[in-house]
Amino acid sequence: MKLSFSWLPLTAIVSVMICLAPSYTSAQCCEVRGDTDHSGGPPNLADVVYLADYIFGGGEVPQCADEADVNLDGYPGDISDIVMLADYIFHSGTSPADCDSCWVDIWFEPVFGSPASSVVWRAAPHINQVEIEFRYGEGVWGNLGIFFGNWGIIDLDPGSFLPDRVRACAVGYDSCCDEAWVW
Ligand SMILES: [Ca+2]
Ligand SMILES: [Ca+2]
Repeated sequence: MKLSFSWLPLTAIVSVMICLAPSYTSAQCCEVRGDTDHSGGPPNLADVVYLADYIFGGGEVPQCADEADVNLDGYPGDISDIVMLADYIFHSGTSPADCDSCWVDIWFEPVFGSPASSVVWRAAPHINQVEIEFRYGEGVWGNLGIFFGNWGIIDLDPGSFLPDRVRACAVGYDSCCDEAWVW
């Protein structure tokens, strides 16, 4: 994903870091993505009903976030997951990805009224460690470290050096990375 900004220079110093814990715990629980009621076997109508009851009827939270993140967008058990699951079951739509499929996204998020911004990253629920770097040209300007959880926000302050992009990679998954460009 590429983003452009007009309010350069941007930042280079990390001032505040907030890592937000995922709302689910899901390590290694996923057997079949879309089996939202965790009954085993391929997704069926009961999984659609279970997810709908959770979202609209105050039903039980799905046991396994990854299984409930049907569309693998990093947001387990929301309306878009029901839509995909229903489309798959009733209309032969796209099948949910394998449980070990990887997904990570990183982007800049400007703060209103300020030239500073935040870097936000998010990954599939089963990704519990993400490594983040500032990069410039072919090199790595700064390794910000490994962050735990499947999403987080890094606030940035104005600085003297300008990286051209930030990169997030899921630890343990080869080539599962995403970059956001400053310009
Ligand atoms: Ca099921
Ligand atoms: Ca989802």
